[in-house]
Amino acid sequence: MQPLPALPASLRRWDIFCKVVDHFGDAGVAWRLARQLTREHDLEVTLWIDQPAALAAMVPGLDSNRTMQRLAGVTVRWRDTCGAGTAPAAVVIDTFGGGLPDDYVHAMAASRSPSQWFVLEYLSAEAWIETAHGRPSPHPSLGLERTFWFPGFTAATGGLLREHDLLLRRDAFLGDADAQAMFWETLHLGPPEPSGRRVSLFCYPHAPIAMLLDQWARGAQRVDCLVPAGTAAAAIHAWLDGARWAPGTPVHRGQLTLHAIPFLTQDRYDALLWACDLNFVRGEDSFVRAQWAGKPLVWQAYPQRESAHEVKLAAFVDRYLRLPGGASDQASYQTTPLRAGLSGSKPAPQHDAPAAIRGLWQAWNDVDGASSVGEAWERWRRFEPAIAAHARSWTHSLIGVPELGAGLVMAVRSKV
Ligand code: TRH
Repeated sequence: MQPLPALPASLRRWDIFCKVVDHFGDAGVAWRLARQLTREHDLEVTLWIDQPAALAAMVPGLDSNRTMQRLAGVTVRWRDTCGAGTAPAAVVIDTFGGGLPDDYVHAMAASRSPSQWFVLEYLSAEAWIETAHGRPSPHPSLGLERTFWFPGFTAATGGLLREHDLLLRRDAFLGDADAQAMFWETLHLGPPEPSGRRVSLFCYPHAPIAMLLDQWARGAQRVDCLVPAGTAAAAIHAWLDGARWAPGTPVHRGQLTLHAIPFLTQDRYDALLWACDLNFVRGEDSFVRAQWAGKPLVWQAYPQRESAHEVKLAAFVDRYLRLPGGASDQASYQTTPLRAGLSGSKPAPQHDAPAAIRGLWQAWNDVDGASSVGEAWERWRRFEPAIAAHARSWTHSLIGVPELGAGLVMAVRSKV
């Protein structure tokens, strides 16, 4: 992708606001966007975040006790220090509707050259976001115009964050046995055995973890499962039943070896996703990064009230499997290669790769009527080669989706 021409100096100062709801994704996405806008579009970005501690493990060198610091070209500041004296930036991004400080909004309203205000929404594969994406919406009382920016998987959405060199770095890593061996060594593992399977596990505590680990332990194939620190700690601890478990001290049960690994920086977590044969991911950002890794994945959606997350799960699985009616954007996908890779042109029978993918994702998300995760795993395993080929094709199909950072820059330019 050709680099975009630089924005005029008057539009180069951007403020990104992040209010951490919980977990890591709000902070993770906001940081990734800030870093990318700085690196690839030569912008002066300040990330105003209320809980910098959420970033600490992901971002090398971040000191969550400092109210202001500069990392990777980004100025990171405590959101609470944004007061009446803060001059609004040319472009303001409110991530996930966390809102802007009142004084800041009033300063925007009083400014002779009002900022461009974007609200970055959560990622969804649902078709309706195509009609909502990019729509202006005036602030109810101040009359300031906000633009709602919906990440998504089609050309009619804000697309996905993807650093310009991400796939090149991934392929270089996957083509370099020494780099992979060194990476595994840092996690106290040797090179993978050809007959084995390496799986990363990043999930919420309510996933059916014990049942999956037991299935792997009694399975036909060796499994090395790598669990980043803090992942479903209580559930894992219960399964360990008192066994000592720490980085470098894995626990062996039958065919399964469970490895404790540190919570990695975002870049090293990418390498884990690239290096593993299968990735269990969750929420939003790890979900996207696992898709860029081009390996099979199992996604646990962030739990929402009234099972709204199940709607998001079904919308993505339909799109991922490209079942008829899964989206209004069929034309924008090369449907033939992917469907042929999974189930050919004949209608999907009940037991084939698409059904195996849907079955394991539904079992992992405890969807009503889903089979047990043990049964679903055994079915998935039988179609693993086709599923792995599809994962690669899916990643390839995503290259045609807008890149989110560049899309924002182009939108800013188009408004002047
Ligand atoms: O941590 P999450 O569950 O965050 C969630 C989701 O973003 C969800 O959409 C949102 O509504 C909720 O927060 C409030 O999952 P997610 O999105 O994958 O974010 C995890 C971040 O942590 C991501 O940026 C990847 C990063 N990460 C590392 O940097 N190193 C690691 O070792 C791991 C496991 C993750």
